[in-house]
Amino acid sequence: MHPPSRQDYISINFAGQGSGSYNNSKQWRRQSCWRKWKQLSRLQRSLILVLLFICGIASYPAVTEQLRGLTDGDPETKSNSVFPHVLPEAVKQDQPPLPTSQRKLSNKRGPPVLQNRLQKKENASNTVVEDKASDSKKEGEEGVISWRGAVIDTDQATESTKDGENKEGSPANQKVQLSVKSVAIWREAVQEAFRHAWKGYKDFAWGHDELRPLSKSYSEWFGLGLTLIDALDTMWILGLKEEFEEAKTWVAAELTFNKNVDVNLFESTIRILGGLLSTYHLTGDTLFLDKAKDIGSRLMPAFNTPSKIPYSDVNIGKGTAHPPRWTSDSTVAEVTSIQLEFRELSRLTQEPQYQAAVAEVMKQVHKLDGKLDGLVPMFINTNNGQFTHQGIYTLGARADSYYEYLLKQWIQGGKKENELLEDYLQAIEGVKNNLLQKSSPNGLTFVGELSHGQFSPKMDHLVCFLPGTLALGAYNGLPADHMDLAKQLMETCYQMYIQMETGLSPEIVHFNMHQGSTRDIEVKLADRHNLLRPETVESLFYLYRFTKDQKYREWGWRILQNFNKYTKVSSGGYTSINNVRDPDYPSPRDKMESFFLGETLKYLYLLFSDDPNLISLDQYVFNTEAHPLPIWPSN
Ligand code: DMJ
Repeated sequence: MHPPSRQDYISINFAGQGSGSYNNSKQWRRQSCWRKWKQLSRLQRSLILVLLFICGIASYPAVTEQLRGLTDGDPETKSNSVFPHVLPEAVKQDQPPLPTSQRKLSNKRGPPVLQNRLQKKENASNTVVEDKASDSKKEGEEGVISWRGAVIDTDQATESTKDGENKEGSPANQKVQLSVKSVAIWREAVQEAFRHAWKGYKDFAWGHDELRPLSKSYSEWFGLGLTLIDALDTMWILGLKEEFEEAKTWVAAELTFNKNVDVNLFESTIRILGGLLSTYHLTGDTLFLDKAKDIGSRLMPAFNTPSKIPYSDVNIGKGTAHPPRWTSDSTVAEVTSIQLEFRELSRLTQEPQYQAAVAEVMKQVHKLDGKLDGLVPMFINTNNGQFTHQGIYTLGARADSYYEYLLKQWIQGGKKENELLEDYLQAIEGVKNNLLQKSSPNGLTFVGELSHGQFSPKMDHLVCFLPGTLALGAYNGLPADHMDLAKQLMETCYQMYIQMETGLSPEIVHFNMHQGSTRDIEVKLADRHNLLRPETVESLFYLYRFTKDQKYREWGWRILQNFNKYTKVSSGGYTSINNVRDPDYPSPRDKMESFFLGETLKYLYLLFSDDPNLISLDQYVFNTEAHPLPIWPSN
């Protein structure tokens, strides 16, 4: 055997070249190998060991994959399981793309933008965006990084990869089964998400309206601790007692409404008054009722208008109110979505003026001309009480919660107020007759808009409250076809998420209706943002409560994972993003809306809860900011 000429090269000499005669016994082979090994230099041995180690690592996933296949038991059960496996092994980076059904893991690390700060990749054109979108479902089906930082395999889900294939009743959906354990983990994931959001708020925005998680600061809207108040009942429902107590201490010591500040009547009613009232009901603590009375009475000047249709803005310190600077109009949804809260305030205080003021608005709107089959325009004038900007009908921004509150007031009051029910039923017929269409090529049912007789296939994410509201109506005895429609729209709202590259819905989508379309959903450049809105998970909660179909939980779980992947900020908090179509750079907006804590996380938790009595829908009705208020006792 010749010594290697240079110590940094590996020289392997084979048997037969050196001393000792060859025989093939095990004993000889062992001795021979050992001799050869001893003859190698230390460097050579180290290099061989490193090589063997690398080979071992590289083959580990394939081996474990095979082992999993061998040990998972019944293949039928295995393919139907939706429990997300936590997979500790490393992910191979350079495999050729597999068919979607075979993909198990993503090699993405998340959240890519918020942690790695990659440079924004400009989309060359809308066409490029659309091309990328065609892979979005596949993207959404890959494993993602969980809230714990583990890779979670989401390929166990029920949805198929083609648009519109995952219809209710499809064999895949019928097979969905979730273990109690997996749903418990999902609930924990929501608690963890809340804690993470709360950490950001506490560290950088305590007592202020909204967290700006990237700049580690805050923004003020009303200067009233909006996020803290909006989140109070969520903490209670999620069982986060410690966090709740520290927030309560702030309410007791710091929250004052005696401030020279303009607030929006609708926003402060649904978030602050609604949040305080529901927290009072859940806790029985009169601190919250006292605060609710204070803000409620300070909002009342808004109703001092010639028409009794309230102004949009109130100065809660001065007791003055006014419309926006540029108009004397108010938004229809705003003046008709404050009723649940003021009615409840009257019931609790035995002071009738609150209920009287909001009932007057409903009475007037009930009688107004300018509706189309029960559909309302978006603006109403505070001087003459008439609709303005007539001829435009939408279930989205500026009209949405009008419809929601027709049904919910009827439920709140014990299903006795027939005018509310009539208006609601007529409006749903109006939706069916004027706004409902199917997309091409896969026939997703959607709610478009009407502008002076012209149909537009545009749908706001806000409209995704509708499946939940329709389901709630059907549960309360309204026509069964409302539930059918709810299920169809629920599917559409989910597709608005899962067809995007980030698995998060844009603010607005447009549906294709012409034959020959290759995809159902288009997104305009200006509409690609996601504000952490709740409407889809809100509806998932209702649909699951009433149908017990586990696929709705599975959908919610995917959405939560995508929020974690693309909107979670490592130092605390979650952020709105500008571009749901660019998973490499979703472009964070640096703002966590209060409704993410008030609504989105609350509905996700309730979706994953197995306790139907945790906010029973026979006892509570949620206001439009997800604050549960009691259904009034019949006496
Ligand atoms: C919330 O403030 C309410 O749900 C409102 O009705 C609509 N907009 C936001 C959430 O998207």
